[in-house]
Amino acid sequence: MEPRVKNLVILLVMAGMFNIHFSYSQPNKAYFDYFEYRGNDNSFKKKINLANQYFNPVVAGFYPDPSVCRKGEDYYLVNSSFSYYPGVPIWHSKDLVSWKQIGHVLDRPSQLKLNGLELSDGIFAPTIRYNEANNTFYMICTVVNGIKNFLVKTNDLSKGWSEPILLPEVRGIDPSIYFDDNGKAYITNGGPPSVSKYKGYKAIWLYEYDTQTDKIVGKGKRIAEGGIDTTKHPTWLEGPHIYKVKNKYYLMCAEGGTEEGHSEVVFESDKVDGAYKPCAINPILTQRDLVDKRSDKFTSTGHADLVQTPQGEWYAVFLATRPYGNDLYNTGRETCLLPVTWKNNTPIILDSGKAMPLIVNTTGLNRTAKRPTGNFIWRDDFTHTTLQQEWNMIRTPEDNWYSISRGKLILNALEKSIYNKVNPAFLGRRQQHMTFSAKTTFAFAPKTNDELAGMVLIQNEANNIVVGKTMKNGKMVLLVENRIKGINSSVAAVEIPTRDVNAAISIYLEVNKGTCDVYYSFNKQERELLAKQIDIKHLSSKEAGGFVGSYVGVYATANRMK
Ligand code: 6LW
Repeated sequence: MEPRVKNLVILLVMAGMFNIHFSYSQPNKAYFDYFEYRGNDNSFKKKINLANQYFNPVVAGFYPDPSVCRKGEDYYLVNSSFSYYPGVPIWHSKDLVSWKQIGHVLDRPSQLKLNGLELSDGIFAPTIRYNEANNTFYMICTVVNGIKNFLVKTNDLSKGWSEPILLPEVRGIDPSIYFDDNGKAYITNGGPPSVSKYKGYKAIWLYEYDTQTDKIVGKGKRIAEGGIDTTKHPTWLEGPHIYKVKNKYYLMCAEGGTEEGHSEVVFESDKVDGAYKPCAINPILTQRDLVDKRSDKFTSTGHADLVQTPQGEWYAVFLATRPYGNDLYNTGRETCLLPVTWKNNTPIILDSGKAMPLIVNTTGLNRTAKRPTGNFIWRDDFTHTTLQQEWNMIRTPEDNWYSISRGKLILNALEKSIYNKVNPAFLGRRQQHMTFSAKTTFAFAPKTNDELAGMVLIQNEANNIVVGKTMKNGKMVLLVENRIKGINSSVAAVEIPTRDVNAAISIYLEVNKGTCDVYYSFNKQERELLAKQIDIKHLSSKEAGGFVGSYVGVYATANRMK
């Protein structure tokens, strides 16, 4: 045997005999007993009659860019998921109000490559459609800074979806697919304009799509440009969908950008490829020109999709935000629902000047089960062998770094942190309420200042809060570290008494709009305050930028500053 190899063999045998662990081959592990999330928004404390009323949002928290379709009596809804994995949550409902998540469309690493992307890159604006002609569901969307536009399909939702079919001819974002009643299919999306007039000046494109070969046919065509009233320099014409009603084609788009200026507009044409003219009434949904002061305020309404009930009534899903301050919301863009009324051949989602209602009457909808809106408690005691679908990770998993065993979630402390564009050992769920609490109890034995495990509140790589057990100056501590625009600051730290260094440790987060209180307890004793009123406004899109809402979750790292 070569001397170097021989030495290594002797070393390994000795390590086994004396029970020595090599840190590089044996990651330290954190053991979580449970995780509990409690939503507690004041608006959802209002009394409603569940038989004929519902709350908006119908899907609370960061579930933006909703798209909906119907097959028979069943409705399906999808949302954007950016660089969270698995991608594109898919929901089922019988009544358009109560949505139950049935999984994710992109649930295999081969379908969704997100590593190296920013949290607000990745999956933008999916559209879901059911094509009766070939009994197939289609989901079409964009991986921004990844494979760009693509679609996946399935004729059996319980069996999952195909590998991505790439659409390199489709430039831009927000693709949608429309199946005409003559058997033809069309993709429409937001893409480059004919000339670059000003920032946000965009066009809507149309491509014919062959469902036999899964290929684009011929060249794309611009079917709308600028917006409804080009004299007013409209911006960000995007999120298009085509519908056919009474032999007229309707092209419905978002306009004004996804922030407070957001709106939904609609054009009509006798032919699918134009010429499209604005409908009689526009915009068909916006909150941008309302007075600032209104109760249960919704803003940024837009990016809508329409669906017809079996009885022939029309409904719209769309995104909206619920600010707690001046355009501040950590909950991201959420999915709302309103009935559509037709006036002058225009589908109106909300009359001009009306404030978006928190409580809506459901005349015509047959209310069914419970739904994930309002205030609720969500708890995971890790009794399932697989992860519950509310748990997401950041980007595509590269290794097996988590497991569930005997009622514990076990995270391997990886040499990766949430501060980088990697797949760290983080599992989180969406913040669905502006006021909520979350808690967990876990065991972790850090050996270095770099190892840490605990809880995280995160908007993106540069804006987040970590509450974790680690080492500092040779002592074991629980600390709170706030990262604002990429700069860390230490908020609080408490030394863990010697008698409790190996005991279970509990962390409690109490979030109220723009602030967060942190409590802890060692060895399941009384809880104590660690930090009060931490300013968390940097977890709002206005401060952090991007398109995602905040997540709360569990985390372990072997290199917390890497
Ligand atoms: C999406 C665009 C939008 O692609 O935001 O609200 C972008 N509308 O249509 C990201 O969600």
